[in-house]
Amino acid sequence: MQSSASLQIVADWITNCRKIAVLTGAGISAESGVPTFRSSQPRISQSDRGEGASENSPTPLWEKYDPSELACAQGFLKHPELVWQWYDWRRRLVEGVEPNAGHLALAQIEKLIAPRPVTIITQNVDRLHHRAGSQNILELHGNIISFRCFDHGHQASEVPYNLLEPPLCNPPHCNSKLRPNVVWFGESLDPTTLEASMKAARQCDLFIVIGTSALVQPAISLPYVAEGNGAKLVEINIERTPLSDHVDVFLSGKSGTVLPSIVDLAKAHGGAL
Ligand code: BJW
Repeated sequence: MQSSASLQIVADWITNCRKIAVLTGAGISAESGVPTFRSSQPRISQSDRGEGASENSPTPLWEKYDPSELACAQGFLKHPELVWQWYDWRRRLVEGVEPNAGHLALAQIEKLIAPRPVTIITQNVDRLHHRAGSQNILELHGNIISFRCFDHGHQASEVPYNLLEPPLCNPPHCNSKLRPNVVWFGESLDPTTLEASMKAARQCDLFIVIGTSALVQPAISLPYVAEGNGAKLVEINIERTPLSDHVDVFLSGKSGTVLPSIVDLAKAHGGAL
């Protein structure tokens, strides 16, 4: 755990900065019960497997795969049923959990420094920042709550749960398979979202990176863009990452503990909450 002096420094930066940008990864949702992307696939409980699962239900096949083999177009084309069932399970999981103290602390920081802006740039697809009340959110990798068709990107609505294979894009559309509205490996990010994220990184004077392994491009270029434009860099993680040697302050610990501590110090410093 880091010293209280480091927490105080970050609280002071938050209180005095002009604009904050925050990059979040799977770690911030871990304390809500959402497995991180690179943690091993969880053994799921019978109740989470959905109606019809019995003691003897087979282990879902996707549990045996490396997630990076499933989170790509090649994986979907090769195993559409498997990939669909993986995302169906994850959609049900994220809709059944709540934002944790880390998500809520970020929403509080936004209120604390208003009208100065806080931009949350998230790699997460779970919508927990929205549900925590943050207002200015950029979803770099999309979300798993909505769907589009694989061939033409037609948006779909009201996709049922517990389907064993991807439904088809409704007529009068194209009849191709639906897929989640996420960005898979090898796919381009939405250019508008990426440009808005770059702009937030260029313009902020404090950039906070939370709960990401700092491996995936282009997301992890953002703190370097911010640093190049003079921003201070802070990282919060339970372990060091390839970014850690570049940041001004590394705060070791769970985001659900570290962020509320920072908010408490910033409030004591005279914030508006
Ligand atoms: C806690 C905690 C707690 C735990 N508190 N902390 C340049 C060089 C090399 C490769 C590339 C490159 N440019 C592009 C690429 C290819 C690729 C890439 O980056 N590959 C690398 C892995 C090598 N990038 C892409 O393909 C991107 N597209 C692109 O660049 O298009 C242009 C292009 C195409 C082709 C060629 C070249 C250019 C797209 C990337 C899309 C990523 N999509 C995914 C899946 C989304 C859907 C889904 O969820 O299923 O996004 S992959 C996955 O990784 C997911 C995540 O958002 C993302 C990042 O993961 P994250 O958040 O870091 O999670 P973890 O699990 O890795 O880490 C958790 C962290 O939390 C750990 O550090 C823990 O310690 C910590 N933690 N509990 C605080 N309580």
